[in-house]
Amino acid sequence: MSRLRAGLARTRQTLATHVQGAVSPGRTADEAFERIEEGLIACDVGVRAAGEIVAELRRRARASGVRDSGEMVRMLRSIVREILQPVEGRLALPDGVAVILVVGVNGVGKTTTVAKLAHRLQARGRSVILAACDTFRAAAVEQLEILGRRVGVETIRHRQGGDPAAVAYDAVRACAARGLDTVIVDTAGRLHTRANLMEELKKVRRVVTRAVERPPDEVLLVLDATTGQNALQQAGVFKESVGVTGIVLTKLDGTSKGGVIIPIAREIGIPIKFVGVGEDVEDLRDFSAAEFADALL
Ligand SMILES: Nc1nc2c(ncn2[C@@H]2O[C@H](COP(=O)(O)OP(=O)(O)OP(=O)(O)O)[C@@H](O)[C@H]2O)c(=O)[nH]1
Ligand SMILES: [Mg+2]
Repeated sequence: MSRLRAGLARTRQTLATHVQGAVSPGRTADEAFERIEEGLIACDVGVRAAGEIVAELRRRARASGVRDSGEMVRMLRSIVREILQPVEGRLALPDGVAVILVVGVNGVGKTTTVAKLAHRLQARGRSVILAACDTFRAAAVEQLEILGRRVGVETIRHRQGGDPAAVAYDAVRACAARGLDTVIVDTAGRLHTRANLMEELKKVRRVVTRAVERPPDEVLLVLDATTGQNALQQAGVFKESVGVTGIVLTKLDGTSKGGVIIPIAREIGIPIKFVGVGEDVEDLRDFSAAEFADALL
């Protein structure tokens, strides 16, 4: 909880400067709500969602006669919690061999998330192997291997430029052969074109499906909170092309754009499973709507 609070500090401060003192004797109610709306927009909640949240806040404030900023904050916190609650999600892994595909555009934190996830799942009794399917970017395989070694898991790799789907296949085979139960697949973020990337991911997905005789148990889309509203477009593309079962929102620490989680929750409709609040392996948190709303407001 305190890591989440610390991580969300900048977003919280951005909101707080607008919301605290919004209700004051020198200000009309309209001015107060305007300030709150500006605060929401300043932390990347987006114009539409901010407008709707403030309309709801107005309605509730009028109904119960809110007269101070503290009460306003509590009311806003409830509204945020209610928006986030429906997308609160947990990993759904079967007993036996499970496959988790980690996807997203370049630099969002996929490889780091793979290592954090491996660490976490091992701490919960699963045995993990990694698949280095980013055969595109130079040094991507080594990066994964180093992070994997740090958390004590093996990485299945081919040479750079090899077929990512073949790496995924080998990793699934190696998982079963070594008596392990979880394959986490790291994928590329950049190819020559976005279309190429989507084709490559679809192929990895197909090959995994053939190898375990069902689709990957989880396809986690990593979104970088610092990209703000761009994350929404990325989510649309990946959802359409590769089928996404969960979102990981990274880099919430050090950004004031953490409010982007709200349009992600409202418009994408995919469960948010984890949030990343730092570079350390411990900095991947289960997403909880209540905790998030409390840490934000
Ligand atoms: N502050 C912070 N940094 C993070 C977080 N997650 C990842 N990073 C950093 O973001 C940078 C990129 O992370 P990677 O895991 O390499 O990202 P990627 O998506 O695998 O990148 P490509 O393989 O190039 O597509 C690294 O410096 C990470 O340490 C986070 O939650 N918070
Ligand atoms: Mg990577």
